[in-house]
Amino acid sequence: MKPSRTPARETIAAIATGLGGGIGIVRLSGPRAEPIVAGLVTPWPKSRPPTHKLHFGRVRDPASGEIIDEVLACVMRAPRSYTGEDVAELHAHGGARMMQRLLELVLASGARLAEPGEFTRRAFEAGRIDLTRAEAVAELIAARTDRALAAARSVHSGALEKEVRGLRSELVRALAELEGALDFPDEQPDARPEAESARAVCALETRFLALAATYRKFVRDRAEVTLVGRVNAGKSSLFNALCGEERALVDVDPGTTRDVLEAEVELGGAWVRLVDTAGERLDGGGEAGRVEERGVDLGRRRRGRADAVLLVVDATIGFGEGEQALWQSLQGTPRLLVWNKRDAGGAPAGLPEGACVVETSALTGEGLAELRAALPSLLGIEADHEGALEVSARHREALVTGAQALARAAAILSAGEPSEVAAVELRDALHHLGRITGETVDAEVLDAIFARFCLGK
Ligand SMILES: Nc1nc2c(ncn2[C@@H]2O[C@H](COP(=O)(O)OP(=O)(O)O)[C@@H](O)[C@H]2O)c(=O)[nH]1
Ligand SMILES: [Mg+2]
Repeated sequence: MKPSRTPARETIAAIATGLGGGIGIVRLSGPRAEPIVAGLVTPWPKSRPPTHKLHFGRVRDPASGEIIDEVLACVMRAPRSYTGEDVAELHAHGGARMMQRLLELVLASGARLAEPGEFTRRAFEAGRIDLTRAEAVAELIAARTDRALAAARSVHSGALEKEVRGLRSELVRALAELEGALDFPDEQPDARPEAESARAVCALETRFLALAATYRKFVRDRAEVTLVGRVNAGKSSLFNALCGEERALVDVDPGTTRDVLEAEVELGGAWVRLVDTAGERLDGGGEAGRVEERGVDLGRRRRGRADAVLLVVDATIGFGEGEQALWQSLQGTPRLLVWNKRDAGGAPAGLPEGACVVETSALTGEGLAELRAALPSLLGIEADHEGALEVSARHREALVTGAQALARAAAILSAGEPSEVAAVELRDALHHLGRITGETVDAEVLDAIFARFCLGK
């Protein structure tokens, strides 16, 4: 039988590197990748150049004859390439205009501009990598902390794919046993009785849920952490200390901060948007003016959307009724007490039961390391998880939905109901595993996943 012909694929191209670096790369993938580069780079070897080797030459605009740059060109022939297709690269001087000129030449020679993530999508569609590893490519690039890198690396290495394939093969075995019992009810002396099948399915459900439970939102996502407290407690001073630069105005005058200030920083391995707000005039803190009132209002609204809150207490004043009310109002949000001005005030006292407190001095820097270190556990990403497999929100959703199907299957089997019905549920669970690795994923979901990639990857 003749193999069916697939239509020739377009050759895609994009700038693969961030703009403005010393060296920039224009990457091409597809059947015309090599001929396009051969037509632009001079001299080009008469015989086919070896694959995966750099070749020095100059890029000339075929229309004008103008030399654009000296480059190192490279061809990586299929199937030993990132996409599984012929890939070619031009390594040139990385200036923004230079890269644009090279890309324009490549496009004028017959390539099409790649969509975000299209190289990786082709690698996935060629079966070179599964969907978990394709997604991890974007996460390796997006990672802002070592913690996020470690999580991305572990998925990128195939650890999640392996885990899911393991679950899949056990599920297939359970299904085969059920269906074997269906097809040959009398000829299956060694088929498991239903109660035992139910136990096996329950065990699988537990494993689905255990894997789902490795999800930690703030390993991948930025957390918004807001400083609140009475005026003059030292919020802006702490904000500056944690940012490592003087961003907020600090003054003995109460009510200095009015606008909401933000800074993106790494704190204890968590990627945080730190927010400084206007302080509250708690019990006897004096009158706030009109503009300050508006600042306080703004701060309160901002507090409402915080992922975690640091309530800063002035150690020279202590934890009063005002702080108590503020602390109460924050119930339900991860919260931490920061006992500031420890250099000038006493030890923590009168705190609500069970409240976590860190003693600091924004003035001397005392306690700041402890404050940073307290962030991961406040955000639910304790550091001891590092390097372990951690699933994403998408994976978790698929695992939890799959586990629900398994729970229904187990209930059906234990109730002695027809095993055909249980088999339908097991197939449903299989489908959800396939959504993780990409065998049974909707096209729109794939579009959404790859749209999050940057251009050129
Ligand atoms: N002794 C001492 N003074 C501090 C400390 N933190 C802030 N201050 C002072 O307290 C005043 C108010 O600080 P600020 O950061 O503006 O407080 P905010 O109103 O909460 O933002 C300023 O005079 C700061 O220098 C601290 O840890 N120790
Ligand atoms: Mg302030």
